[in-house]
Amino acid sequence: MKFATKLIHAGIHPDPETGAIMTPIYQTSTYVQKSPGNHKGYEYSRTHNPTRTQLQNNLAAIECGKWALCFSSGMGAIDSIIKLLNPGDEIIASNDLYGGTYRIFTKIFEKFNLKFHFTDLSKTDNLNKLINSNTKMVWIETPTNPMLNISDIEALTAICKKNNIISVVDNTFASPYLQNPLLLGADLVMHSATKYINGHSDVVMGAVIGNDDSLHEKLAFIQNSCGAVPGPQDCFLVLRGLKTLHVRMERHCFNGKRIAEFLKTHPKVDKVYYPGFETHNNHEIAKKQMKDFGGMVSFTLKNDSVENAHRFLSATKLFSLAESLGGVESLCGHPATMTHASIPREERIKSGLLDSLIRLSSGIEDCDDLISDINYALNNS
Ligand code: P1T
Repeated sequence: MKFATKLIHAGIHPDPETGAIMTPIYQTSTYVQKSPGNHKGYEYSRTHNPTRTQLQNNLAAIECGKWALCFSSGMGAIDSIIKLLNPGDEIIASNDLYGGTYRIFTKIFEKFNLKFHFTDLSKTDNLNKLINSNTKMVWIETPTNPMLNISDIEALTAICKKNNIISVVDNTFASPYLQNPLLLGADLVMHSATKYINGHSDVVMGAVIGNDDSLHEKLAFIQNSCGAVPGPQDCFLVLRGLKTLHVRMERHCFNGKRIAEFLKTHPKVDKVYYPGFETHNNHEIAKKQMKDFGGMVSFTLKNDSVENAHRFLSATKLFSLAESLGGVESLCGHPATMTHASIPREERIKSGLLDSLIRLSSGIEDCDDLISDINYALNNS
């Protein structure tokens, strides 16, 4: 099956009772057993739920994996993945990554004696420099949030395999439409399904997809023990959102490209970060591992200050100032004071996340309207 067909059909079957084509919302916490242990595979909804099962089957198919697990948020998924490790283990992670990921690593898991090293994984050699006998996991976010750096998934995961290290790719910014990290050698793919996968800004959810049965068993055990599961109503909404992922992504990519090109020509704009530019550091890798370049664009202002960025963000009318990304409506954000405020200033400056950096999530509106909005806000701030 090709991608567009999988989105609509893979792992999904009409309701056997009624023929309902849409997966029913199994709004139940428990399931009646004929005698203890005599049931149809469902005992309690923390462990399994039929609406969640169909969503997981669909996600596994579109990420080209064997299994998927859905979580109550992207952070819930990250939390469970890190719990695969033991005190004393070390993790090497991208130095430019979602602020919440940095926060859970440094503020929660360092307390449990896990050690995190942050480095620029867009330069593959940096990984070799940090590996030691305690390294048990490599955390690759590509494209990164918010600098849109690109890491070479195939090269990095090959190094992990050689050293018996679990490789994880946070594929939130790309979505399964643009890249499938499992096909490039990753052990686990994670998503904030809150973003492109759901696509309508009405659900918070996470997902992990893989091929390895033993990782599946361990993660399912952690999930059932710790309890970060999504409800059936949210699973239904994500199943519905997924059916249009391919058509949404086409428009996100089209709008993202035109917005990035426009920004490059504006006199108030300093740098534009967009992997589709030939001048982007890892454009060739992006071209090799991604189908297109996505809808996210970041840029800095020539007058680099928080106040200047805030003036722009208050002047847009179509781009709503909000956390999150990947929905049908365009959003703008200020990473330094919003999504990445938990990263110390000296750390974020090192990765180019300046005070005036603005992050745009291009929605699927008409692109001319979006560009007029940005132009107006730049000229009036
Ligand atoms: O918000 P949640 O579903 O828990 O997902 C966390 C997460 C994980 N990974 C990446 C790359 C992310 O971007 C996020 C969430 N990001 C935002 C809320 C944001 O505005 O960037």
